[in-house]
Amino acid sequence: MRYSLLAGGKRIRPVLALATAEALGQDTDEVMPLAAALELIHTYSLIHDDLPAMDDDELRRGRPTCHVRFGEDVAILAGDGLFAEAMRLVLERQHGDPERVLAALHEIVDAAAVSGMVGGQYMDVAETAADIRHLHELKTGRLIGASVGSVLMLNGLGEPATISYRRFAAELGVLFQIVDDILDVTGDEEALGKPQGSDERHGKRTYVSVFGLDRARELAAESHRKARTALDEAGGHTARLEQITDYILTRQT
Ligand code: GRG
Repeated sequence: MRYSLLAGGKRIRPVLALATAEALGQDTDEVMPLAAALELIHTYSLIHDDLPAMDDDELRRGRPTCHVRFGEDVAILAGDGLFAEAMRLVLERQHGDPERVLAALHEIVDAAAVSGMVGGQYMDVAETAADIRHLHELKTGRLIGASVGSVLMLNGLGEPATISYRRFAAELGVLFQIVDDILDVTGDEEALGKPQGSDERHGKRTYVSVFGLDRARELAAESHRKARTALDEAGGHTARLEQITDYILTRQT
């Protein structure tokens, strides 16, 4: 668990949670358990995704994958353990009105469950998805969305006040995935810390394989524009969220 979690990674999900707290005028330290839980869940999904029965990848975050280093049995348990520890972290450490803490945790669990990441991963492995955008909305978009949404819930903020934040979060998930697909084709393996061209080797439908590289770049620019517009409409101290949005478009890793 420590090997994979502390190997590095961009920490986009927890940073998004902290930046959302900042946008709402909340002290970022107050949301640290929630933010860390998001990273634990993300790391579990990477460990399981790399397993031979799934993507069978040998390099992640610049290191041999968890199962290559410790064996498949331990890697499966490390993923399971990280998910359970994420729940524990929020339930034991997250301060706040209990109803709001549970609502925040519900947001995260919903994003990780069949209604989100696991459902999207199933569509991917079973090749049941008719629509690539929907698959990725579930597989990666929902957890990125929950990185913003869970902090809104912790602050007791429902619709309609948060509608622009929610639109922003959903669009950011799409942007993240389009750029990820582009980087899989154009990125540098050493900088990425994972094998380049992995999607193509696995015959995955990606934004690049479906639309071509040029159109995928246009779609990324469109998605970035929509995310920034939603953020402008959301109001609050959004400077850091704006920076993260720009980073997600221009990142090289
Ligand atoms: C195994 C239930 C289960 C789900 C796996 C998210 C996922 C679902 C698999 C990851 C496969 C993958 C590489 C998807 C592309 C988008 C993605 C999540 C990339 C990795 O996330 P980053 O770039 O990674 O945030 P770091 O290492 O920076 O944290």
